[in-house]
Amino acid sequence: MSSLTSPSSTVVLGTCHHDCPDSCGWEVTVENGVAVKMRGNAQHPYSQGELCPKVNRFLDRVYSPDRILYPLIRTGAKGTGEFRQATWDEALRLVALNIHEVGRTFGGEAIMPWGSAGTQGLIQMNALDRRFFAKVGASRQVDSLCGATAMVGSTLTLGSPLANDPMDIEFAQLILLWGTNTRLANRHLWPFIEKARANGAKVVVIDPLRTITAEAADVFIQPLPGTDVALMLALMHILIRDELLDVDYITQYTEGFEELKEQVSTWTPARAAEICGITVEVIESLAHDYGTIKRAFIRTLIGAEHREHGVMFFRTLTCLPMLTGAWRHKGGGFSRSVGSYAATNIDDSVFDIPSLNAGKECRSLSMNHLGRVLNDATLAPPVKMLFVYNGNPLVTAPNAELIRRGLEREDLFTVVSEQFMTDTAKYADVIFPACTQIEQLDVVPSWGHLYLGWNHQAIQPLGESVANTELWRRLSAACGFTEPELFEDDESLLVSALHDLDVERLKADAFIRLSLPVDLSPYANGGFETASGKALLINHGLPAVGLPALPTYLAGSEMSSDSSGQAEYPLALMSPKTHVRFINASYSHLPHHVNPEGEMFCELDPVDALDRGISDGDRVRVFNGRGELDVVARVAANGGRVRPGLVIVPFGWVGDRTKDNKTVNALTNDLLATFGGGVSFYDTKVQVEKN
Ligand SMILES: Nc1nc2c(c(=O)[nH]1)N[C@H]1C(S)=C(S)[C@@H](COP(=O)(O)OP(=O)(O)OC[C@H]3O[C@@H](n4cnc5c(=O)[nH]c(N)nc54)[C@H](O)[C@@H]3O)O[C@H]1N2
Ligand SMILES: Nc1nc2c(c(=O)[nH]1)N[C@H]1C(S)=C(S)[C@@H](COP(=O)(O)OP(=O)(O)OC[C@H]3O[C@@H](n4cnc5c(=O)[nH]c(N)nc54)[C@H](O)[C@@H]3O)O[C@H]1N2
Ligand code: SF4
Ligand SMILES: [Mo]
Repeated sequence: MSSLTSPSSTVVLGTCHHDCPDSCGWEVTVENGVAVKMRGNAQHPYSQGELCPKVNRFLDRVYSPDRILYPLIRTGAKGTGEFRQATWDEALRLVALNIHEVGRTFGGEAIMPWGSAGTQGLIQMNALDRRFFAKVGASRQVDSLCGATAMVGSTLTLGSPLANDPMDIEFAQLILLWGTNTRLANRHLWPFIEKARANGAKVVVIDPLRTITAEAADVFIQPLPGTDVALMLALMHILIRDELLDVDYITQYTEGFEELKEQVSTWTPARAAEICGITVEVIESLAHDYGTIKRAFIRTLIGAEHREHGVMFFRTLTCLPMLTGAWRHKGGGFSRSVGSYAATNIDDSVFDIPSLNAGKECRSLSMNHLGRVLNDATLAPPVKMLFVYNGNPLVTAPNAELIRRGLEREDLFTVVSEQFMTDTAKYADVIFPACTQIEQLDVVPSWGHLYLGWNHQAIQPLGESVANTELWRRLSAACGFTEPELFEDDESLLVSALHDLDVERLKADAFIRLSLPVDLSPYANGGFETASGKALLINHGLPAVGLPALPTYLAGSEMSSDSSGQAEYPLALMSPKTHVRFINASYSHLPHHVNPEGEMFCELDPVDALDRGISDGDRVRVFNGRGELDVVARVAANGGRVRPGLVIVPFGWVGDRTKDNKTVNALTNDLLATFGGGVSFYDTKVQVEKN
């Protein structure tokens, strides 16, 4: 289904690479080597022919006059964005020279890779980079900006990251969208929810912010941020008190019910109502629905993980279906990322070749602590060289002004592979031009459904841009490395990782369902991947890692009322995704996306605004000890969008489009989550003043 040179019109099938659960199928019409039209692939069983307001204009992105199409070498001061065009040869030689010099003087571990999920394709996200950095002996990048805490938290109860197929939401009678903004962030799931609704399902949204999903719910519950575990404990209290339990399920398939019962005995609805800032009636009613409607489906993604104790949200949430036995009923259970199911047909360990570095385990550096790492005078060896690809940490990682100070270091050599001159790329010494998804080959595993997508290359890379795999091959050659594994071609890499799958069919249709039973019904008959085979309502392994064995409500240290600085910075700040035309930091520099979305803003409740003499449209200063922003205030006339005490500055803007070149991560907390590898973006306190 691919033709690169045909003079007539051809249609090439592909799959969206963005870090988005939907992994939509698309088709690109190519005429004389130029992509002239792009639309959704109507055959795709999940996305069903629709793309989204981000990717509907993907060809504008591909052919944008702002694309970086040639290697660039810095000429001005770091951060000014002044570069000159260079040949590949010159840029590669400069980078290779630095790799050798840094390696010789400080050791390979002075080199740090920082790759995120700009593309989540199998080989363009993470394949030859692993081999290249192993050969170089670089530090290993660990932790994650997204998903790790949610995965670990649910695994603490389930014994595995696996749970329901999201598409089974269609069979539910009660749907709890808990800490997920489905209509914005996972829009292709919404039609399945509407199908359930047409069959009588009730949709409950639980979110501190009245999102576009909350607007469409039957019931909207608005707890104070970070308090959900209290609500979950009270729900369990009521389920036990009112005997709304599947005793047979609990007895056969769970461990620790008696201890959990004791733990939740003091979690009266009144106690939770006080902490969550909601009424006892709301809690009672939710518990009764949850305890009596058998096909109850809990859906979450990652919104609630960006906290110090985010792991406890997922750990506790997964206990709920244990008490009611919801797993037994089609359309009942729990669902978040299904990314781990990809292991059914993909073995990505083929990308690791430990012998490239003589089996040596290099030190680990947290990607969430980029600012701390770059500014750490005690780190031995210090980081002297940074490679950024598939990411834009100056906008997307927490405590960004600390990162900026690190990137400004004259003794740091920074290499960035990018499609555009991002905030981070402006600090590079060398930029390599990266191509877009329609210019490269890949397979896209999805975390929102069970279909693998093939992405045929539709057009030749523009200018001198290359796929990430090609960049690593060229760098290996420039460094004088000779191991054949460093030069494996794309198709071979893909095929080596895929197994038990009809690859020809995958190529022809551009999607294939993972080889899993049509009806997953996980845990309908127990079968948890724990030592006893039972779900862990109590997890005796947790105290060893500093967490309580039982589900427990914990407030983050920056949020708790006894934290220092409480009076100075009294407002909680969340920075969720809010715009239909942005995905992370990837579109807000493009006119067709940013112009209709308008300016970066801070949303306040009318009570907090009045206290500060702030009216809708005023310019305000949002600040804390980490940084400050100059933004426009939004105050909804009747309130209800955010809770008093909570303000929102959306994530998704880039520096070019803000007043002082700063985005919300100038303010966010970079404390690592207690467990799981995430970071505390949303456990952030600020003050807001009229400018
Ligand atoms: N305050 C706050 N911060 C957040 C979040 C939040 O909710 N609030 N969310 C977090 C989450 S969930 C995530 S996933 C992260 C996302 O953080 P990032 O992954 O850093 O952000 P993206 O904008 O998705 O992608 C970054 C870059 O990848 C580039 N790119 C795309 N494809 C390719 C390619 O094929 N090759 C190369 N070399 N580059 C490519 C794009 O041009 C883009 O500039 O942000 C996190 N940060
Ligand atoms: N349009 C658009 N779509 C996207 C993205 C984007 O940037 N733009 N990003 C993509 C990426 S990388 C990801 S990971 C997914 C994320 O998908 P989601 O997890 O669904 O989205 P988020 O906005 O991160 O968080 C969801 C909700 O969690 C809420 N939340 C935060 N803290 C709490 C809490 O303590 N309790 C409760 N109950 N809720 C809380 C936030 O208010 C937010 O509305 O979306 C993907 N899709
Ligand atoms: S960004 Fe998400 S919704 Fe949009 S086309 Fe890509 S996968 Fe689909
Ligand atoms: Mo994400």
